[in-house]
Amino acid sequence: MNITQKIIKDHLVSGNMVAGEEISIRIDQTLTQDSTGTMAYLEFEAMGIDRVKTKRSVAYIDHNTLQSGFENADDHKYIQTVTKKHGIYFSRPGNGICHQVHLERFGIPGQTLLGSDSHTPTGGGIGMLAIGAGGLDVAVAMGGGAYYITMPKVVKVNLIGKLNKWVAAKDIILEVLRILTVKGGVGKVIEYSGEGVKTLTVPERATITNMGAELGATTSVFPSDDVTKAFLKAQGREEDFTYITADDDATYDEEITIDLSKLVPMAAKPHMPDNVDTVKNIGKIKVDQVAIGSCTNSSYMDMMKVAKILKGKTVQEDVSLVISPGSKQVLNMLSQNGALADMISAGARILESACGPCIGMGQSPKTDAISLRTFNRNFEGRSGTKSAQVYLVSPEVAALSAINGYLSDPTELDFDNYVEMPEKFLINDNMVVSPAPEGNDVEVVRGPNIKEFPINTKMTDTVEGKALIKVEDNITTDHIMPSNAKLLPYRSNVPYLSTFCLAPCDENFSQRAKENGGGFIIAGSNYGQGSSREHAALAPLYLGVKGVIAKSFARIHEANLINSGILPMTFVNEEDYDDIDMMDELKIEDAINGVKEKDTIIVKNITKNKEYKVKINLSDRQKDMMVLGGLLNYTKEQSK
Ligand code: MIC
Ligand code: SF4
Repeated sequence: MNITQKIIKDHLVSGNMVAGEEISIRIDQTLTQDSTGTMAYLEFEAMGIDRVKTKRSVAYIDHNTLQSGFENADDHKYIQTVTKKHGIYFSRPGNGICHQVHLERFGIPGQTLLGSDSHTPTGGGIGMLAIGAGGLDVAVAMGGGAYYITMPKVVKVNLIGKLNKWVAAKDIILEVLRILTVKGGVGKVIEYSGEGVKTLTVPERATITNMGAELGATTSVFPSDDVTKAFLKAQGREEDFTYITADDDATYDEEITIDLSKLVPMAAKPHMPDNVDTVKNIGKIKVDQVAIGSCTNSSYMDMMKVAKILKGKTVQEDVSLVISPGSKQVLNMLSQNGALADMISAGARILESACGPCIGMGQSPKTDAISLRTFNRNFEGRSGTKSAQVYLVSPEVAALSAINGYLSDPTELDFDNYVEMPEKFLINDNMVVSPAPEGNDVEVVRGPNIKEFPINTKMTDTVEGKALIKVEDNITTDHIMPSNAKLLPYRSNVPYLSTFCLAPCDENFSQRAKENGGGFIIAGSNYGQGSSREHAALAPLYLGVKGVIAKSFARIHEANLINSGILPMTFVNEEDYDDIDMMDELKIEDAINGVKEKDTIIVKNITKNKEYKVKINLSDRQKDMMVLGGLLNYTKEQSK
């Protein structure tokens, strides 16, 4: 067996391990962050379960840390109190980015981790099967419920050779993205193997599994080996270690080989993570902003490489350099060994250990800016500036470019980039609050920003409405439910948030949806790629959207639609997409029977007097869920 199959087999609750079939697995650990967490805990509360049933559940505060009003702080207090009551550890604001801290302090090889954030696969860097999901799925897992996925295909990425000086883990994942594209990982787990694996430290592996999210993959995973053991030992957690490797005769569904020694520094050009080219080919473009950090590249090792380049230099006068070390552990170590001083004296603007600019929480660049970021997503407008051109690069490329003022290839540097992994990281978990042993007395504090979330009603026999919008391929959840400094504070206020639903595609969408009493969304392929935010389903639900007809869907968003009782349908004949115009009147007759009994149903276009065959790719469980109006109704019905 390969690693993926081994971990799934150990956790299998139902189904057969045959690629494409629905299986369910037991979840050992969960994580939430604050921008999806408020909703996840409201949903957990709605399930009426007293204590979490997982081995470890942790709530992080890392996204909504720009407190420009009372809203974020209110959400933090709610999460702090609700977690204390129900048995969940609480990582206070300032302790760091969820994925970085979880890797350092909580992740355990061979265990399963479900997180309400799409970059949860970071945990694959220490051999976890770590999957991103919507908040409701995480709430169910906290309550002890199994997590349902399609048994993935497993892609072996065979790493041979060794990276050259100044070529980074980021360049490996950019190469994988170049080969597989942003939809190449859908329905697959990317499993790393081969001699080259041994040459990569855990933080480097975690950079790769983190950004595997951009492939649309279910997750990515590395073996747990001596390198993993050394990392856990340095984190004072040797007892959490076990070896997990693929059997010699393990089989895979696909295989790719990457020769690490042939890689060079690369960048993902605007506005997609798979739009990859070499730094040399792109050329010495002038740079306005450089941002170093995010869950992809904010480890101690990354920061030390950056400090090495910045030491004794000055950030070029036209560049703003911002750095956010990934965790309190990282920041503390940098401050103790002097590396932070090197960054500061070079002119870097040091930000707190949080997501920050990665999700548009501050540091939006100037109009038409060229911004180099060590992050994982460069979708148009995500930085908060629509006209900005964001390039995704390694920390090494970022740091050198900040000094030079133009995109620079660090392989030309005449010193070494080697940074030794510390034998002991600085361990101080004082920013993690333990849950109350008996939660009964804890009062959950709910500020005025926390509004009720929408719950769907049962499906009706005729589902009808207008085609409210028609969008192209690769629409991200950042388009469907934008997130930035102005909107993130309203993650617990779906009515307000919904007024911005799909606004980057069409700012009148929300108004139109309301005026027409809801309807349908028509989309191209890979609809809903990117984040796990279930708000991209809850806001359309609030606006009365009943179904989405697309050429194909991204995994987490499709699951979130189903959980909300919004019917995802795919065109049997993709040309039908061209036939539908906005405001066409669409109708599904005998919908309940169709959804329950059939795999393809008919959507009538009343305006054009045409019919389209659409596929409904639902398991029997999901069909029941759909008819009942979503996962919460289904869970309640099951527990009757
Ligand atoms: C992101 O990187 O897009 C986010 C913000 O972390 C999201 C979660 C969210 O929208 O709150 C994700 O990746 O799931
Ligand atoms: Fe935070 Fe950015 Fe990572 Fe999302 S991708 S968890 S916003 S750092």
